[in-house]
Amino acid sequence: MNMIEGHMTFEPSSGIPVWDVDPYAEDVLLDPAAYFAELRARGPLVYISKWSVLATGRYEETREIFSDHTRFVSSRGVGLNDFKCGKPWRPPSIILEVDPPDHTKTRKVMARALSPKAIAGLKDEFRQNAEMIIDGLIERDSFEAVADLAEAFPVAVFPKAVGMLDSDRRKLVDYGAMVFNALGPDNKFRRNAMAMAPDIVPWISAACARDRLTKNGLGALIYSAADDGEVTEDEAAMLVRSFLSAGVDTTVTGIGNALWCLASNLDEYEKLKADHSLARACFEEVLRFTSPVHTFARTANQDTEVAGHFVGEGTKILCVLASANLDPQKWGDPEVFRIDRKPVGHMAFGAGIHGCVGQNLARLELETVLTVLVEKVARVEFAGEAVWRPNNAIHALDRMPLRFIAR
Ligand code: HEM
Ligand code: OVM
Repeated sequence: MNMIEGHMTFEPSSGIPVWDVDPYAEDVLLDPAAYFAELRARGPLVYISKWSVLATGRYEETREIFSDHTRFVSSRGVGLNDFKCGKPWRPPSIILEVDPPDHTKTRKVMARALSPKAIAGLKDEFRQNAEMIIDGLIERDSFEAVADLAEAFPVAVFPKAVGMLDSDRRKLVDYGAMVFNALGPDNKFRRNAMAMAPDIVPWISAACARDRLTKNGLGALIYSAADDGEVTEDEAAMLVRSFLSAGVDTTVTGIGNALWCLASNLDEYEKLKADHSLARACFEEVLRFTSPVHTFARTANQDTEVAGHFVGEGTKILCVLASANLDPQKWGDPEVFRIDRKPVGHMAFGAGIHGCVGQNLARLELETVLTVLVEKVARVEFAGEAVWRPNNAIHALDRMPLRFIAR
């Protein structure tokens, strides 16, 4: 078997177009629209020769692959590297990077901890924090929206919701960047992120222990499943680690991208001001339009076929969620940001059995921020250039100077 970056190399079956693009090149990660459009145009499946993987950028095939966990498994990793061919950088997630039946048990425990009922009690606390942060920003002439709002809000509310006794903003945000960069090849983004591992990984592990959590948070709900014998004590710690892996950078990105969408589309901001009940729909459109997680992969676990093409066992397929969310075959005027579009079926939370188990919490965070924003802020203006931050799996801003003009 030939190896490249921890997975098998293979020749694509005839009929699958070969493309020498690097999806993980800095210019592509910073401004991916042309890559998405060409990926969709070249065909339903494209062979990316640089990394010896297939990629799909069309809605139909992305949904098909995500909806079939039997043919397309997660247990071989949901990034570029096949766990069968190389050692994962950390013990794999026991929810994200497993298949049924293992997945079924852990998913049930996580889904209960993140159920609408479990998170309903967070509403007031989220609102108070959003009001305090946004009030402070209105007082300032301009501010750095990534640090001072997109990061500040989740880092204020999420560790507290989990019940963390030790919270360190920098470590939480940097751990998310590591987890998502780790899904890509051994490029400079992955290496720079991994350089932080010795500082961060032991801190994260320690923060997941039962005695580092309060008795009334989401973390305690996971440990109570251990008390009931549903999972072991070690598994409970791993599931708390999943909260910290998946729950911070994603919502930081969601808030930053939402502010960017609204500052770039002032008519849409006016629509939201006129009807605050559009806050949720607005977030769904932000998700469709900007896809905070741009790519997750699957591995074919058997010889199969996609769109009439042979796909051999062991083939990695990059599922470019962000491209599916912009596919003109699925969406009318996909490049237009419209807060009342209500983009049912978008892929930003995935689909199928691994579909985001934290989506209700994410929606509560974003709904709260967007509602408080339009209650208090008449106008959102750029106060400088917005700059994107390249990451192998996340499409997020690095910095964005903004000005809030009070209502
Ligand atoms: C899974 C995106 C927020 C926890 C996923 C998946 C996506 C996603 C695309 C599917 C992964 C796959 O199929 O391989 C997002 C986005 C978010 C967000 C865009 C915010 C805007 C959150 C939050 C939490 C969370 C706040 C935790 C509180 C998880 C977990 C999984 C997951 C544990 C794995 C579920 C499974 O494998 O069954 N997320 N997520 N996510 N998400 Fe989220
Ligand atoms: C995890 C996890 C879950 C969802 C996303 C994620 C890649 C990690 O369970 O560790 O980021």
